Amino acid sequence: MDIPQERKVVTEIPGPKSRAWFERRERAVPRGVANLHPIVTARASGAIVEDVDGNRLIDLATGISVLNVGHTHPAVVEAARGQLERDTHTCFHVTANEPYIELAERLNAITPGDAPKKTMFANSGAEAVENAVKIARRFTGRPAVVTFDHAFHGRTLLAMSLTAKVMPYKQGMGPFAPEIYRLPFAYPYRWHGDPERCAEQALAYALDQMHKHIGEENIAAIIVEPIQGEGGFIVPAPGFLPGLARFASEHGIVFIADEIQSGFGRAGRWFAIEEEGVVPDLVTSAKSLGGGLPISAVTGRAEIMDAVHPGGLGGTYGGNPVAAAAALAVIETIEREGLLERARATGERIMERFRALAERVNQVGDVRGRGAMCAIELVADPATKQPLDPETVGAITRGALERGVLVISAGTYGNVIRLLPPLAIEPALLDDGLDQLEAALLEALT
Ligand code: PLZ
Repeated sequence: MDIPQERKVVTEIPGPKSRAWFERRERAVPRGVANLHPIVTARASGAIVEDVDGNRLIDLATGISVLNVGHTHPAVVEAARGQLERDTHTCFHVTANEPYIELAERLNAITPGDAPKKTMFANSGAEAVENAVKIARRFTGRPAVVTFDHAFHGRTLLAMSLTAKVMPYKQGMGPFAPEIYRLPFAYPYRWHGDPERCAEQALAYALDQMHKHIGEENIAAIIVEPIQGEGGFIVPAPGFLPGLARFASEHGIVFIADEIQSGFGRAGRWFAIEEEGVVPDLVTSAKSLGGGLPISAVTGRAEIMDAVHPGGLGGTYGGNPVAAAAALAVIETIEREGLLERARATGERIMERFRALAERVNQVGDVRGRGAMCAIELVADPATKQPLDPETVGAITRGALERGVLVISAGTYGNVIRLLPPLAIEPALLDDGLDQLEAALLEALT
């Protein structure tokens, strides 16, 4: 699909066709399945989403970081189409398929660490998280799982239980899975102690809690997002993750890096955790792995992955050959187009603009990110850091949408604007998108 890479607003947004579809949607689809924007997509290509009214929107959200290589990338479409015509499904448990095995080999090679590794596939991020915990429990024979404040790991029972935020993710949906323990995350902007010593203090507290309240020998896994996504693009204070990983390795605890949002080039490396030189025991991938097709993975040290007996892992669709073929094309595209470097360049352009904005607008309390995973945290007043109210944040994302730009918020307090553009978005298109976002922000705040 080839759509001109330009913003084009031809109706008010949402336009009449999107509005008509949304009337049907209200009747046919439950409200629990929320929509961030009242827009219906007709087609998409590169960094542009075209809606059913013919508006061309600059996509700075990429379906929550699923289109790191851009929408309908020709290499991904061709790989999926070729596989679609050859074989769509036999179930890996019945007869294996080539893309599954080849993709496992590729993931074993690109994930951090040189030890022998193995990979299994599932369909969604939540399922990858569930499997990682199952594997860690079987390997260690221990029950407890440590998770963090502001964490998001999915919506299935175990993944939801690991997720931090009650509303909207957990409200009224308990009882939750047992043996889950939550600790503070090294969140520099909102650290209650000495901000200069955030990593050190958060780590000391975490290790003490694990020792006193859980007991090291009861902990199967520590699961952590190397850069928290839904929680607000929180980059942990440097040193926190290496300290946790060291503690895990000293006590036979499986260290799981949930790279579902931060991985696959988003943060300027294959996996965000590489930045701190940490080699996790298990890594979960999803989202941009499939370049738009649903597939997720757990990759990890072979002896841990092989701890589960035959038949203990899997599922009907896991590693579907069409999605696996698309994922192989995603990996080749990231390599061929040098997208890790492009992500860094894209991110620098965004951060420069965000920093300039923070100079001018005092409600921009924090500017943070890495690679093309960038955000601003908005506050009512920088002195108190009281989060900006969600209505005003909504007015900003809505204002951007009305100007033809797709932007989404994040954060425990809903006060973070996050950008997740295609890694190689054209600089002029990105600048146009940032101009519109800035105009919407200034309008909503004044
Ligand atoms: N782990 C780190 O970011 C999904 C959720 C959107 P699934 N994030 C987007 C929503 O409102 O549900 C995510 C993540 C991290 C796990 C998941 C879960 O991935 O593919 O949505 O199950």
